[in-house]
Amino acid sequence: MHTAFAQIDDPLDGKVFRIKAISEKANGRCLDADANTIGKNGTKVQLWDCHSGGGPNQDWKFERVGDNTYLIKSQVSPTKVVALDANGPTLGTNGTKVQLWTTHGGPNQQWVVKKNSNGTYRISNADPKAKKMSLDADSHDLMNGTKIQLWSPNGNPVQQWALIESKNGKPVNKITNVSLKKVATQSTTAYNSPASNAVNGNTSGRYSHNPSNNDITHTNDENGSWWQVDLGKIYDIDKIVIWNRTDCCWDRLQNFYVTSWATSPMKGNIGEGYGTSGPHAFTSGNHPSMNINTEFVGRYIRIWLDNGTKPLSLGEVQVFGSSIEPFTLAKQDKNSVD
Ligand SMILES: [Ca+2]
Repeated sequence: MHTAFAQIDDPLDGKVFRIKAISEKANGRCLDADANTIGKNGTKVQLWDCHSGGGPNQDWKFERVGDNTYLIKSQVSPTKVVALDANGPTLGTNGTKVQLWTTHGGPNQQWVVKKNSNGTYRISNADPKAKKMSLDADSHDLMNGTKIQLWSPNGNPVQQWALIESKNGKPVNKITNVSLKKVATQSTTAYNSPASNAVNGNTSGRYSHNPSNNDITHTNDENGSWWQVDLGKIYDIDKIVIWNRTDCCWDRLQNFYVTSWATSPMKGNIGEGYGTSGPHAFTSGNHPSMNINTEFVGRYIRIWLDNGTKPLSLGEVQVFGSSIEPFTLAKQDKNSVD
């Protein structure tokens, strides 16, 4: 008798990913091949706002060449196969340029990809001359155009990357409401209207003195009131749907921001959050909900109000996202053959 085992699928091999930054200032930005120089060896690789709906200069195909080791091929050119490449002459030096180059498969185009405990990955150059330096976004900037380089591994968020397996710019993983029943907090709580009322699964925007009929959150009248949910782990966030209060006061929800942090709970003052879009505003009481599309990769979602001393009230906050750990290892085939 012998027992047959199916080969365990490599979780990355042959798949196309968007590679998203998780550092706060870079949230919503992707590893991007500079469209201005595409087609030339030495094309700059940078951070840029993740394209809504994807795009080949932000799509990267991983091809296994060894244990945890891959070529990372840009999908930018159908005629010329180009790969993520560490500049050979400066290997081993912090700040070594990472670029696109015609694929030759040499060690400076091989990347060791290892998972971090938070579901992100560290990507290091496999060339022995590179001294295990990591793919790193230059932390002096982190805006559009930030250069990607090699740097000594230091565990900094600028060296952590979320790999979002994608087809046509959409995550392969299922998108669900990932805020439901998660832990919510707010700057202050007034009128028996706790933060948890915005993640209880009920989108009603009605206030009631009776707590069991009260469907909204409510802070004190204060500057910079905020509400926050901890999703429990990092997700790729596709869309946030905000449900307003409806029994009165819809116009308090003006000039508000939605921010997302991946690495630590937000603290501090209004305006400190990154990954910000907005400001947003409800323009009528006739539309109780608003959709906000995002490219965030985040664990903590905060809504903060910059509207004088108005209190913040929310009926519900639905965060539609997908896991950043899409890789289902094939189960060992236990069928034995006699
Ligand atoms: Ca609710």
